[in-house]
Amino acid sequence: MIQLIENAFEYKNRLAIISDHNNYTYDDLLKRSANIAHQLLNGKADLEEARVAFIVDPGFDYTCIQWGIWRAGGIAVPLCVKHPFKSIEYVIEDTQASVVILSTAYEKLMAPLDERKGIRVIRNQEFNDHQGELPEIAISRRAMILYTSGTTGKPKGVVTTHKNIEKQITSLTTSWEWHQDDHILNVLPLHHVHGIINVMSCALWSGGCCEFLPKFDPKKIFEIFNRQQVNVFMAVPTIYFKLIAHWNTLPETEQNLITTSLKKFRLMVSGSAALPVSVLKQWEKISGHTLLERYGMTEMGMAISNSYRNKRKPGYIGLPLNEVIIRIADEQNQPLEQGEKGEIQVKGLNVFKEYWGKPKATAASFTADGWFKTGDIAVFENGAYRILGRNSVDIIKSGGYKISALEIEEVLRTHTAIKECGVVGIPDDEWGEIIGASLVLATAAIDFEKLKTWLKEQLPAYKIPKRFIIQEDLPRNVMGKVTKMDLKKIFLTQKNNL
Ligand code: MCA
Ligand code: AMP
Repeated sequence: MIQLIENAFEYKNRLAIISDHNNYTYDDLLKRSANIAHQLLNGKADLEEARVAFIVDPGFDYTCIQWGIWRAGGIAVPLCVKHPFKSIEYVIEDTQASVVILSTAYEKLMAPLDERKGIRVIRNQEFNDHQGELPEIAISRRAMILYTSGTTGKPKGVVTTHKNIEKQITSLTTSWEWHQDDHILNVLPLHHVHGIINVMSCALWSGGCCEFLPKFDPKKIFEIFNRQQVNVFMAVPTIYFKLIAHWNTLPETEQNLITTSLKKFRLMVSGSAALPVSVLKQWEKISGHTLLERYGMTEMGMAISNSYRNKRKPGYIGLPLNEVIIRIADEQNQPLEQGEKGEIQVKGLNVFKEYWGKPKATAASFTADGWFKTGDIAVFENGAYRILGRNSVDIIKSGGYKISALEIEEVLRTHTAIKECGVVGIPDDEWGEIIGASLVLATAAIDFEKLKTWLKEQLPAYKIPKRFIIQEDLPRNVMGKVTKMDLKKIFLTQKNNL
């Protein structure tokens, strides 16, 4: 039994979703998702974990499709609406999706799919009234695959079961005291845990309202806040940075109006990347709220959080959430004492089942005794955990997105003008990190505008390097291995990056 959907039967006529200036109740959600489920089943009794990929903007239709897939017994594979076809094709092929659902806005992008054999393409507007039985879904079954970057080339599909998702939701609804009068604004993309679980699913689990703004826009966000209906907000540090920057450009009367509205909020959360204390302090001045910083990962939902009721510690991520077990371990996976620096390792029903189709990668991400190895380095001190960084220089966090330097290098190396390259994250106040690429050319020169246009077809915009340098060779150690830390330093000292 999928509890998230069972709960909705209790909430009936309550307001569930606001999107595109329309209001939708829980009954609307249940009715449309049942129609979608029946049409997906197409006469079968159960989709039996068939992968159903979908590309639809955040909003009522997105939620109905996700619920429809679950109610039919399928695995939901949300696609990123900003990705180029190449990245989308990778996900469809990797999951061996047998059905792809798309909305009108993505017809052109997805046109090449119509020629593929074995994939049923359904337009969102084709769903209509269907009646009948729906299968009983055991919560041990696979529910969702989300793609995340790691230290090995291409992104991996993280598989979560209904049970995992339920645990990820309830640890937050209890800790952060969600209730049915809550109204959250979602401005996050819906192919990642932050938007899907923390925002949308927690609101709907609790009988609250989730309002969608599909495109990030500071002006529109403040306009919505000023209606004084939204009382919960969650975002990545870059979004708070951008909201602060916009607020600073406004006349005092408008600033005061926004501040009055923000002070009435119940909860404001930051996560997905380290929250700079400077951003926390500025937001505190504007809103009267000390942002609640928490720590999570696609593979486990949220694991560590500052307190909802008690004092929040700037620069710290807090304490383990309910039923999440945490330890700090050394490189041999031996637990360390308080105050010692090591890797965060996690156990709990919130932790994912597997990387899709990658048993070796799955096994490598757990210790022999079942601890999930996050790759994040932290210390427990002054009664809370503090993140110190990652154990791999090849993982970049930019705008809240996790990016693999190796994936970008692999793409750059396929360009005819590039002989060798090294990609690193460069610290940046707004984005957390921005991507820098050092190129060793195979030709006398390179046209950067053409290179960027070419890259746009290969990679999502947020994975395209923002800084380039050209070098004779990459910095190497005595063994001839490229040293990324030296490369980072070069980017920081070289003022005339392209
Ligand atoms: C976009 N731009 C960038 C980047 N992204 N520049 C530098 N670094 C970047 N990462 C530039 C574009 O090239 C463009 O420049 C301009 O910004 C506007 O691009 P656009 O795509 O429209 O950006 P945006 O809409 O303003 O996006 C910023 C954003 C977005 C809203 C912060 O990045 C975002 O939604 N981030 C959240 C990601 C997220 O949900 N992560 C959670 C995953 P030009 O104008 O010159 O062309 S982590 C997770 O789920 C775990 C479990 C967790 O802990 O939460
Ligand atoms: P993702 O794979 O996209 O789910 O990103 C998860 C990663 O985001 C974690 O492994 C951390 O490196 C990072 N992260 C999430 N929350 C925080 C936080 N509050 N502070 C620092 N890093 C964070």
